[in-house]
Amino acid sequence: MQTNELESIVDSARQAFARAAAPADLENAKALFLGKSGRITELMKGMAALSVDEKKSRGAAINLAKQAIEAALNGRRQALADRELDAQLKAEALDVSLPGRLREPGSVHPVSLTLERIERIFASMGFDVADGPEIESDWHSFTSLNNPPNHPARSMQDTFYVDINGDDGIPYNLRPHTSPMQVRYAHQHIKKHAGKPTMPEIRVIAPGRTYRVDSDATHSPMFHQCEGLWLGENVSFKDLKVVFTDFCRTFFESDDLALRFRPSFFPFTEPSAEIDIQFQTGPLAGRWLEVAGSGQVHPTVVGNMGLDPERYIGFAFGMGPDRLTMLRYGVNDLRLFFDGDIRFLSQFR
Ligand code: 2U9
Repeated sequence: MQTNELESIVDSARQAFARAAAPADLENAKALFLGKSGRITELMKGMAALSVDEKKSRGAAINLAKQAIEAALNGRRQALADRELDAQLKAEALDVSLPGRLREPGSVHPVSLTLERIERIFASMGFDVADGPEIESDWHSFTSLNNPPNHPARSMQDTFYVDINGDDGIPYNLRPHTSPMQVRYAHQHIKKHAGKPTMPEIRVIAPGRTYRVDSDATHSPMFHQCEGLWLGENVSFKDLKVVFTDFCRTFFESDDLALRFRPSFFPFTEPSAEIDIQFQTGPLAGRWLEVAGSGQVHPTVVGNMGLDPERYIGFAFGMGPDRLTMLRYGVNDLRLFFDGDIRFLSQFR
């Protein structure tokens, strides 16, 4: 057995390891030389027939070759591991010098700011805040409010109907105003105070989303309304004028804001009045701006609420928080509120 054969085995081991592209290939190549039936293992077995002296020198030579092969093997292992680490570092490279991604703080929608403001002002005057379903029966939306059967507000041109019919066969719609919440509130209030010698006054506002078949710069199919109701044994139109004047001056932060109550008609109030406001200063100074409708609750409606119209009297009003928001911030297209454009909405932080 010549030494140069050992050298050629070490060389072919080095080449085989260099060709190994992955750790598994390298282990297969290792087995060819150092495994149970590997070239080096075979040589070791072939020493059995040699003399003691030959075994010594032979064994030393083969051992040197084995160490050279193991060194080449470890070198390749390390090279593959380094290559793997480099690839990983490149793939997962993170440029820590980059600026952080700012998470812009959000902001409350301008109409929500208005609704919160309205609720705060009326709560300071002792009004409760009602809530209720947005899908309403025809009775709650129209009949209970003294709307005659063929009233145009009931038409499909004005009101969204949904194709569910209560078991009473009454059609259902997306509420066109928040009045139904007041009727429901009254029923609950009466039940809650049943049996008391005198029922506490009903003093409530009903803010929320409302729906009408309409869409242009000042009308949106989904818009907001806030109605109010004050019913008791002795609540008069004067009380309405005081409450609503106080509300408007506080809402618009203008103590010299003028109001006027213009005779009008609604099926659910009699007498009825539209309410206009007039700024004394600013870009809108001198113009009368309609902001609400109001009136003394119609006796039929008082009855539909479960109260005796001979005993209970009071007023109601209805206003559009979207419109108040447009006035307060000088916005002239209602649709901007519902387009979801952050550039517009983020101005109201
Ligand atoms: C009950 C009895 C009476 C609520 C009222 C108006 C007048 C009114 C409109 C103004 C702006 C709606 O958003 S708007 O277009 N509303 O003009 N609303 S009186 O009267 C009621 C409500 C509930 C039980």
